Amino acid sequence: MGEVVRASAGELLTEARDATDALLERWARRLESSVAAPEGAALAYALRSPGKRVRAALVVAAFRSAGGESPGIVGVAGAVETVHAYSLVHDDLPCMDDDDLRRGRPTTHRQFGVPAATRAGYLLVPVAAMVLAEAARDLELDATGLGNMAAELFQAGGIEGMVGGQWLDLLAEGRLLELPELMAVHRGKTGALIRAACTLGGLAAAAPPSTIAALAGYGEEIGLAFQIADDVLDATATSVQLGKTAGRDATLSKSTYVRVLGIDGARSEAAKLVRRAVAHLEMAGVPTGSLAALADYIVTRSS
Ligand code: GRG
Repeated sequence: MGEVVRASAGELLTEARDATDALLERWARRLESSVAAPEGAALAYALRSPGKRVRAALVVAAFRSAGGESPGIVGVAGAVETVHAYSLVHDDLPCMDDDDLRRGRPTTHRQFGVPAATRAGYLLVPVAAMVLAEAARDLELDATGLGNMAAELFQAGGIEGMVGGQWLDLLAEGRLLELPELMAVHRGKTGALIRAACTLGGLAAAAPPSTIAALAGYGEEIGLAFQIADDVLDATATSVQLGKTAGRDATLSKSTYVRVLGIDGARSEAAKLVRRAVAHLEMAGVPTGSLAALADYIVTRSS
């Protein structure tokens, strides 16, 4: 049974990754030819970077669970992955996590230099807005529909979400956080965009508020579970497996779930969050199939 669940998550991830990669490749070509080097090349490099596309798969799964059927949903997935791509470019900069390896390749600033990578990161934010606007047209959403999706995505990407969480994380380096503060960092830094991936799927399907609320609840729990699994992998996997430098949290003296709860404690906390995530969907009568499979994948993945 477990294998069947993982196989269907694998199929969904492959489908979402292939469609999202194709869409981002079109944007990479467009930007490469319209933005001068080195920024244009750095933008294309960041968009072509081979991610797992978990957030894209969550957008697609949430859309379908909410009754959506159009292939236009890939544009919404692409917009979320573009915000994620920007965050990775900036996260790797010397003024943040200062890393050389991302997705098995040199980080954007290692390839193009810090000024070009910094500017390319900023430029990806309006690119995400354009990708989202095109998706709304493909999905035949009206201005309110686009506005709701944009508010959700950019609120999650801003000071109340990803930027705010990263900020807290940077301020906390070298200090051991208690669990509530650590949860606030994780929920912002990683959880907010994952939650938005889920709610955007529902908004794109013009789902009723009860479904959007259930998807938000599910996304909140798996967003935290995702970062806990990331903490465990950072402590247990190799750089080759991860495509990024393993053991970085310990090097930077970061507070992590592993540091606070140990590896087994962190794993069982993540499993608890997955059960709570699926319960949000069940209580609202939202089909759980692929979203439950993705939640399971998020805490059992090996990279
Ligand atoms: C100005 C303070 C300030 C912040 C700017 C840089 C930034 C915004 C935010 C960083 C957010 C960040 C990088 C969070 C980590 C999220 C995370 C766990 C990434 C790894 O996700 P995966 O495993 O990676 O899905 P792939 O490569 O598969 O996409």
